[in-house]
Amino acid sequence: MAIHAPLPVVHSSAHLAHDGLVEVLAGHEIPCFERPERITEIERALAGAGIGAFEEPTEHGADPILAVHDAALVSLIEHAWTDAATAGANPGGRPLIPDTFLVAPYRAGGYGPSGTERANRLGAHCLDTATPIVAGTYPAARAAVDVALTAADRVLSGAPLAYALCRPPGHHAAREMYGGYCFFNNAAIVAESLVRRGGTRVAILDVDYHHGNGTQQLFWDRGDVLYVSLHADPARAFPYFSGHAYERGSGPGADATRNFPLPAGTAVDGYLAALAEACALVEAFAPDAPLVLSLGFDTFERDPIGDLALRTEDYARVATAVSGLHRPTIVVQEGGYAIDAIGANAVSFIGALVDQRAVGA
Ligand code: SP5
Ligand code: ZN
Repeated sequence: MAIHAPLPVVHSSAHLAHDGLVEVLAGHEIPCFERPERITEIERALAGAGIGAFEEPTEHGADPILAVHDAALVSLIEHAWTDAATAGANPGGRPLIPDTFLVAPYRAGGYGPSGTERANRLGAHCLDTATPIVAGTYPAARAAVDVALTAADRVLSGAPLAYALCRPPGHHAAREMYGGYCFFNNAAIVAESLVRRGGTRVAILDVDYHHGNGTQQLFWDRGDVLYVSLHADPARAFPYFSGHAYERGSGPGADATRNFPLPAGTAVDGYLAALAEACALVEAFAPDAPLVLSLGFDTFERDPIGDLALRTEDYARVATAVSGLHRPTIVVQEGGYAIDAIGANAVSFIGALVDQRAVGA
């Protein structure tokens, strides 16, 4: 039996401080679906299965983030909490959720966020009411980026596969917008860093339940980064306003965005059929850099905010299909909210990826 280097699994405890949160959904203030146990459960399950050599991220600084996000967004997320505390804008130290949104029809009047104090400016950059900011949010979001970039470093220095246990997730974050539980777009930051390190054709495959509106927007008019996503049809699912099959990019990016909206109840056979088409597009694009995989487990049959029907054992088949691309792969964790199953789902997926590669457990 060949001896392989173990799978790098990059993780950080910084995410734990992005906690104690509420989201506002359908008029209810409810505990956040996006919580620390998501990652601690994955860590526990991988360790229990003997999968992965866990390592801490290295500090990559703000530059790779600023290569993707507007400085106004980064500084807003960095300073909103302390500004609000200073201004007494969040009595009781409650999580910051905007109350007023600078939606397009408002902005159409020529109005903008400048001059407004930070806590009141959140609504100029925030997508939804489910992405609160607390004291630990910025360090957690920074660490998630470092986790992703460190995994990318491992693959660029020869590992066939690395798993980035990012939290908070990233694919809903756009150049100057956060939301959908996401602050900085970990996968997009990795893709851009691959371009800046010489990649001329970088592919991102997104298998989270939701459309990665942020990733799509960031690379919409670029031909050097392919974005292919499988997700619940936006006609019924968050983020509602993007992810239709007719959205295919523009200008030099024409056809470098491709979307596969899926009906409710899609189970493994339907899922794998769409994935085969998605993988064929990646193949045809002929990437010259590692594949970036945005991995969500909210496609699970019992996910509390999803309605697809993948079972734990199906994730091994999804992973095997991705392995069929025979590409070095940076796996970036996105969503997945069935806490009691997320560990088993990760073991199923990552275990199968490991089995298919020249990489040890
Ligand atoms: C990274 C990621 O997976 N973000 C997802 C953000 C979803 N936000 C909540 C969407 C509203 C869900 N409606 C659920 C109905 C539950 N019965
Ligand atoms: Zn999701």
